[in-house]
This record gives sequence, structure tokens and C-alpha cells, in this order.
Amino acid sequence: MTNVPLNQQTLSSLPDAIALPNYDRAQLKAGIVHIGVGGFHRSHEAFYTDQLLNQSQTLDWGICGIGLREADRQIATALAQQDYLYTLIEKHSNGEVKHRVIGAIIDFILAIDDAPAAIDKMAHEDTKIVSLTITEGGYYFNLASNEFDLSHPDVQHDLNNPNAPKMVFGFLTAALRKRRSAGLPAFTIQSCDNIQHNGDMTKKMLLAFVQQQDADLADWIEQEVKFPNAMVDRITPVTTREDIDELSNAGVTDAWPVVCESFHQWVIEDEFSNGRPAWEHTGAHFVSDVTPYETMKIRLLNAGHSVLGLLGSIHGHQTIDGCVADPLFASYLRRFMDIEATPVLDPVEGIDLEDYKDTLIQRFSNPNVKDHLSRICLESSSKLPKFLISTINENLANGGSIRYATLVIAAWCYYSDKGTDQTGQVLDIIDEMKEELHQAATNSKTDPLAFLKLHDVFGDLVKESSFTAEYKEMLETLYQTSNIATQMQSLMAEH
Ligand code: CS2
Repeated sequence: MTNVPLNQQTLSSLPDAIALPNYDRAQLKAGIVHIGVGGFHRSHEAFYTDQLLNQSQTLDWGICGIGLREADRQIATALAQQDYLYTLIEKHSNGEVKHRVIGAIIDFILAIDDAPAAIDKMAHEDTKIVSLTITEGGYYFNLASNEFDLSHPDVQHDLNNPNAPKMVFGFLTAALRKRRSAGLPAFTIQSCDNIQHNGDMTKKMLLAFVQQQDADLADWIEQEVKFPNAMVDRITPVTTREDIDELSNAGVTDAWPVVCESFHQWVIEDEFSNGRPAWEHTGAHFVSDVTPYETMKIRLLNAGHSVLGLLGSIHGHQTIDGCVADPLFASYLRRFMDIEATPVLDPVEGIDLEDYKDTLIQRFSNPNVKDHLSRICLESSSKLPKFLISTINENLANGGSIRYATLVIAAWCYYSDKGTDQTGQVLDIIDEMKEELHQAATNSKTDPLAFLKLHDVFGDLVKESSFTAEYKEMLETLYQTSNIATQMQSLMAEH
């Protein structure tokens, strides 16, 4: 098969099996500016938008990507050389693979090279929404104080350099200031990260920043900018060399395709400052209160991932599907969901939680989506407080079970200390707090609660004696036996 390098010119020569954008990309305006163009944005918001553009031929909702970090240079280069086109590789659990070229992204600005261009783009009258996937850690939220981390060097930098910012809130502020001076309406700020009340959180963080710079602007933002909360969902593993090669065998050369499962879900509060795409036509669900959906997803799916990720890493499993193919891990996961996560959820309209959990386990079992545990455990220090520690705290307050989650925290300490699995294989740990986690975990040998004293991660959990008693015992056993499976088994045997 001839192999076609993906770009606007070659679209019509791609193999027939590949679905293509049917709209005129040259006519699109960038109504959405997206900060943080990773795999997830490309498999989710850009996918929903591309579907809509295919259906309705609306011209207002193209996407301009923005990268704030040096690490975004690679995606900026890959997309630019392909006229911002990329292939979405949808892997179904029956082995079927569907390819579609997504055309919704039409431009990309690397803000570290050109901050004024990024600010101008957000301040442009065509821009109606600025959306974000900046990861759980990207919000400068300090768990210990429950407030915005004003002392962070990036924040201090942006307060002192309003026209040459580095971080997300500096850019949003500069762009909103410009819009206000130009008499343009505000844009909506739409978070697409896995954070409970992601819109409210974004608003709180942004206002805390702007207050320090310009109280008047803060008032305007408070009145004019909407921050819809949303639940986002689509499992999107890291693209591998094999994925690129397989696509090439199917006839397309794409420097950075995106792989994902077929399932996708987006539940959004219908609160927009300046219009929005009719994403309901492509499967998004608009509601007035997204809270129960978010809690359900974060506490079952994301927490379930973390449970498998940390326990599985120590055991020597490589991927999520590998974990759930192991009956011990599959039943541990189900027990965690049933006994500890479900009791702290509110009823969710239109969703049967038992079905939701069954579907989750099926999704996790998809043997074609090789979701590596290293991705799941990436930045655990900013994920676990939101995914798992909140569940432990609520169960502590309600007298509910905490044992399944507690073993995961003990496992995390062991994992951070050793840095290897039980068979001695080195684990690929990526975490902004990696050194602190390692140090605290190592200190656990002399002070068993040392790990929990990382206040930014655990808050006041170390003061909860019913938690620390279980935790200490579990940690001690884990160090003695170095066998997580036996510990999981004995924990389940007790219930
Ligand atoms: C995962 C998520 O790493 C993680 O935190 O749980 O990336 C998960 O795959 C997505 O939220 C699925 O929607």
C-alpha cells in the first residue's frame, strides 16, 4: 500500500477506510482556543467538535491550540507539519479499529516562544471559549490551605510580568484585560480536567490571582466570565511507536496520532458567556448540575485506575487490561468500588450505578487499549487527593470502610520508596513531587507515618487515628512480605 504523509493536500489520497473531515477547514474561524493540547483534548473535545463540523458545516468553531510549556514544542511541531491534522485511532474491544482524520484544530501557538501572540489570540473577537486540559496539578491549588498557591514562583513571576506571563492564569488575565479594554464580550473558560467542580475551581484560582493584580478586573471577570463545570471521559493511552507503525501500515504517515477507546462521555453545565457549539448534536449531555456525574466518574473510574495502577505496578502488571485480566485485581477493584466508593456517591439521574461499574470494568478490560500503568500513576501526587483521599475522608466521617483504599496508600508509599516492582524491575515514576515522595517514603522505616506527613498531598489524614492504625499495619506487612497479592487476598478474605 502506498503510504501518504498526512496534510491538507494529501487528504483526498488517503485510503478509503479512513474517515475524513468533510468541511472546508480554510473557512473556519477559531471560536475555541485550547490550552494544553495533549492526547485527551485530541480524543475528546476536538473529536466532539470535529463531528459537529462534519454535521453542521458551522464555521465558527475551529480550535486554536496553545502550548504553555517547553514540553509542548513536540506537539506544536508535529501538528504544524501536518496542517494541524491528525488521525484518531479508535480501538474497540472486539478488535475493530477505526481511523478518522480530525480537522477541528486549525492553528497552534507555542506561548513560550510568543506570549503576545497567545494573548492576542485569546483576546480576538472570534474567540468565544478558552478551554483547558492542564492536568490536575496545573491549577496551582494548595491542598493544605485549600487555596490558590500565591507563593508559587510561576505565580509570582506572572504577578510581576502581566504582559509576559508563563502560567495559565497569567495568560487568561492578560487576555481578559485586553478584551475588556476593547469592549469585547468575555469568553467562557471551560475546564476539561478531572477535578470535582472543575469550573468552580478554575474560577476560584483565577480570581485569587487577578485580585492581586487588578481588583476592578476581578469584579468584571466575576460578572462576565462563565466557568461551566463538566465531567469528561474517554480513555486515551499514550501513543506508542507501534501505533504509529500500524497506522503507517494502514497507509498514513502521521507523526503523532491519538489512540483511544470507542466510549466517550461529556456532561456539561450549560453556562456559557458568549455562545457555544451545539455539542449536544454529537453526544454531549447538557445539565444544570454536573456534580453527581463528576463525583461518580472521579471516584469510580479515575480512582479505580489509581487502585489498579499502584497495586498493579508493585505486582509487576504493565497495563490496565493486564490488571483486570487477573481475577484477584478484578475482584479487588470491584470490592473497592462497591464497598468504599459507591456509598459516598449521590444518585445520578438516568444512570444505574451497577451498570456503570460493569461498563467500567469492560472498558478497562479492552485488550486493544494498552493503557500503561506508568500513565495512570503519572503525577499521582496531584491525582490521589482528588480521586481517592476524598473518598477515605468521607468514609472516615461516615464510619464507612476504608481498608481497600488504605492499602493503596500504603502501596503508594512502598512504590515511592522502592522505585521497583516486586521482581526488581525499575518503575517509570513521573511526578513533580517524586523526590519528596521518595524521601518521605524512605523515612517511613523509622517514622511509620512519615509519608502521610506530606501535608500538601494528605491534608490532615495523618491525624485520623483509625486510618493511621490500619495504614501502619498494612505498610509494615508490605515491607515484611513484599507481596501485594497476598495482602490483597487476606484483606478480601476478611470481608
Ligand atoms: C486516568 C485518566 O491517569 C488518569 O488519571 O484515570 O486519564 C482517565 O483515563 C480519563 O480520565 C478517562 O476519561
